[in-house]
Amino acid sequence: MTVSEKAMANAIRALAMDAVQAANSGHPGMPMGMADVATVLFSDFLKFDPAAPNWADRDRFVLSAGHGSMLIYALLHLTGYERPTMQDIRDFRQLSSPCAGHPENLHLEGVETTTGPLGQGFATAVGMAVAERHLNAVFGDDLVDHKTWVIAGDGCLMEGINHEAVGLAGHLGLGNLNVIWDNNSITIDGGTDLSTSEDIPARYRASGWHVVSCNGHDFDDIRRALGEAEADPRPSLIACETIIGYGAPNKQGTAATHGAALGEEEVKAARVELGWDHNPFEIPEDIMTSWRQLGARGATAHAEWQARLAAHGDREEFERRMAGDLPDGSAMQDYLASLAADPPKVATRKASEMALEAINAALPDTIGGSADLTGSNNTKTSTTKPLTKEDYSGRYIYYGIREFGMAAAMNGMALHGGVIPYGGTFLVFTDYCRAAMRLSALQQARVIYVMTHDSIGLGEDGPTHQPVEHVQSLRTMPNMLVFRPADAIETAECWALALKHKTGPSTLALTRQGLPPVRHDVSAIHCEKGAYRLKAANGEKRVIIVATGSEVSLALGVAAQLEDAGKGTDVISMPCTELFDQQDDAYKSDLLGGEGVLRVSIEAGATFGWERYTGRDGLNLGIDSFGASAPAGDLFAHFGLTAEAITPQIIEKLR
Ligand SMILES: Cc1ncc(C[n+]2csc(CCOP(=O)(O)OP(=O)(O)O)c2C)c(N)n1
Ligand SMILES: [Mg+2]
Repeated sequence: MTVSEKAMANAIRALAMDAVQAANSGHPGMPMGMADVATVLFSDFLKFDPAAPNWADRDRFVLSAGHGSMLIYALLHLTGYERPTMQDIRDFRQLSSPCAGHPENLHLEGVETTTGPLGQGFATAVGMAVAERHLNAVFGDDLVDHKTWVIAGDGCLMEGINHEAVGLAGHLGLGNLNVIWDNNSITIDGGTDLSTSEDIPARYRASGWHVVSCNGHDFDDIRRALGEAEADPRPSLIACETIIGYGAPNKQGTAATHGAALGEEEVKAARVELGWDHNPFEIPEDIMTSWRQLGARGATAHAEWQARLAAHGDREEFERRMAGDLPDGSAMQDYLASLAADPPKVATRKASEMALEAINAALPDTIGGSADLTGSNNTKTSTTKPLTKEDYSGRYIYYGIREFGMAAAMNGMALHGGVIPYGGTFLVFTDYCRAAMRLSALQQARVIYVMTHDSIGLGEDGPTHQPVEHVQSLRTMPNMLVFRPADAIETAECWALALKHKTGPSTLALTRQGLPPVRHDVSAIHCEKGAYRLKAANGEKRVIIVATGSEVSLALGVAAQLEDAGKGTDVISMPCTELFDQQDDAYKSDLLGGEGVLRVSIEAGATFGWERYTGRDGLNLGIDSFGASAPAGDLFAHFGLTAEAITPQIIEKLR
């Protein structure tokens, strides 16, 4: 006897309502409403193999409506992934379970990206689709030919980032991207008519998308719509009209099903309504068998792909890239040696471009870009031609003025694997990227943020463009490395460290203004320890100055004046506080320890937090107000960040 699709979908519904009921928290409405669509997607369209969740050429499935997490947990369990087990599902939302409140990529294979912040899953999927097209162009159909499928809700389509993601995907003609819209006309506050009257299909069409709609509870109609989407060369939006909480007789179609357990009575009534005559967490054998058979189908496509890979001339390189390993080579060493031989006086944004010339020539994995500030961020190099709809083999993306969309897309590229994304904008606009930067960090995605114009040093553009609190606030983000290099040698080292940081993002904070070289010794990668002694005191040490980026040369100037006044001064360059924090006590004490020594920090930004290194009796010099519009030199004088202004304060404090 064959099991009906309705019965298979009802298994999802039952697991969702029972798990949420057991946890007494969660979102049953979305999985119950989308169970029919998801059943068709997984049975007839999605390419996956539960026995090999990380198979490189699998389709990527993104549950952008992450609150509906029980949908993906049910699907992974039913189709035969090793986890979640039924016990994991029983323990939905408990500490012991990988079935977290929202899907997290680090907990479960099959969860391609962490979702929950609405709109970001969708925008991340755009990056996955870009990575797929690029690798397809490089390695060919035999190794790379898959799709990215997204389930998104009204919220994901309403968020501002959706505009950026849709614009980018339409412009790049990502026909491998199919977004299934759970068009249930309900959000938390009630009907969508409370807050929107947008013609969504018209907006998508205007952006170069293909739009198709269907009845999300009619299996044949769903199949037709998904088929049309798959066949169309444009990115597709599949608008599925659904009923939220489908099957809960008294609550379906209302916001009451969105984010709370249905309640014992309503769960009981839903069992009757759905004809689901089984205990919680019990799936009848015939239904389970049907799901497992469906899950096993992908093994054939996977085996055929393995055979093609085994015979492929580029196998080794493809495997290296998908593993995210860097190739062997001495390009960076050679470049550092050339810098030491002739240290340039350049802005660190320029130094970043110079480092990238060496990196991009030696490392085919990088895909660079900028949110319309290419000439300012210095992110484009001679070996990287544009990645376009006509030529996906390019390695440079003109993201347009879409900072958030760029950051989310870079997450998708990094999570897809095979590429290492970096992208630029002004450091002050990390505020626009920030929600995606947070997800880079949470998801352990190797994304490199090239953030230039890193202080009042950018000058005349004024306080709207001058970061003040940004560097410190990014340092508070777990698993984000923030680098603020002081010259060309430090910039090159920080780039190398960012590339090596496989399990998380890095932010490079770079200057607009030219900086004198401060480092000459390239015998070791000094930035590796986060901080190092650039200059040792002559005679007795009275002062330790810790500085970063453009203020390191200033610190050296102050130190010279202090030495003239007989006050022995160390200068510590601290390009990365996070890496310094990881060093052992002996190293930290060697740099910052000493009785009766005055510790001073200098950084042209918020002083908040620097007392961690200087102590309560230290001196923290920076900027705790907004900047101003003026030439950079005048601003440094105005804000007291000159040797002439700082040295007397230190001498006074020493008394
Ligand atoms: C950026 C962001 N803002 C707000 C929320 C809180 N939130 C979660 S679901 C939701 C409503 C989403 O509506 P819809 O996408 O239509 O989901 P449905 O109720 O249909 O399941 C909101 C506001 C969130 N998760 N992310
Ligand atoms: Mg909705």
